[in-house]
Amino acid sequence: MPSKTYTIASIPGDGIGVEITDAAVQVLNKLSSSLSTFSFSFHTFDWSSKQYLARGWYMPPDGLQQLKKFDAIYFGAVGWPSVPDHISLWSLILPIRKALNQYVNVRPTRILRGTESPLSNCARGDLDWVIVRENSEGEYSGQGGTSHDNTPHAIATEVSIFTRVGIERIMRFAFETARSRPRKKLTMVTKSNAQRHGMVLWDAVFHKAAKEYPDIEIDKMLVDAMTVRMVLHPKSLDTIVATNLHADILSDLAAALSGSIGIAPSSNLDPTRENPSMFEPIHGSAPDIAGKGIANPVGAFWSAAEMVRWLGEESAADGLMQALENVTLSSVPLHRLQRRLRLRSLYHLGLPFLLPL
Ligand code: GGG
Repeated sequence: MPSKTYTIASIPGDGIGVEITDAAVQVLNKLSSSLSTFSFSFHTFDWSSKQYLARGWYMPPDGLQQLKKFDAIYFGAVGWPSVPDHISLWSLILPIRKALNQYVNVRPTRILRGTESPLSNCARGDLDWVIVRENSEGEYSGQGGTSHDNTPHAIATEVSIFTRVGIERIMRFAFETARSRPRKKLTMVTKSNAQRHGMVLWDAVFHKAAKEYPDIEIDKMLVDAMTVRMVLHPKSLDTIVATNLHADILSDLAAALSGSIGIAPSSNLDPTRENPSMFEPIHGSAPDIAGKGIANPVGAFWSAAEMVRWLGEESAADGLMQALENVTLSSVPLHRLQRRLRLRSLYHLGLPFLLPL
């Protein structure tokens, strides 16, 4: 009998979020039944754009309180063409991150076995990064406003709020992440030449924090130059820390350089563990391919593995990643189709049955 049951809030959301979440839940159930040392109890929340259009809300008023009761949250994707994206994001994913103190977003990127980078200069071992994204403030603070709406003189402000407390805690997490990795290297990204307040505070807090981590090799990049370095010198990078917006953009680039945005996972973490953390592939809802059974499930499975790891089941998480890479390695025709690895093909190739017992 399993000694522990983990309660998981599952929010499939929109578009391909529904199918990849369904596949991830099947894989997680197969993992737990194979190992028999723990099990999962899933509760699905139908908080989606479809429901919003039908009833006028995504989450009920006590939605965040409901989520707090779970050990973890598994999220699919949000966004649908008939709802403005800023409404869907600000009704679901951003309030969850903020209310549950998920101030870290970890986005690892590497080239999985059997797959390849679109970069001709990049062998499998040359791209192995962890992007640590500040997940609670900065450009996604939601502050600002408009005036003179619908006139030629319309004005809009989008205020980025950076706090010393917010920057210090993300720096600490980034330095610890760098310390846990063999290369012990951290690159911090800003735009502090052009943005002279918040970004300069980032620089100052970074250099102060670095004094506590003399074993970590550090460097500093401007975000525009960073995109070039990621493409031309992928091997020169390891752990990367950046603001909410910059890391959101850089992690999409990182995923594409590792093969496809469809393979990249993310973990929205509350490092204090007072609240459940949330795990989701970085891709969106992809309405153009939703319901066709062709969505790439790798990012969803990798995110599931990260959730298992966060729950403390390290060897189960390693087993799931091993199984995933057994499939990508053996799926020779599939790795030519990395942008659209076929859900059914991958599933039928037997991911659940490759799980080591
Ligand atoms: N599965 C992630 C998802 O739905 N992403 C949509 C999106 O645009 N997210 C923005 C963000 O991660 O901040």
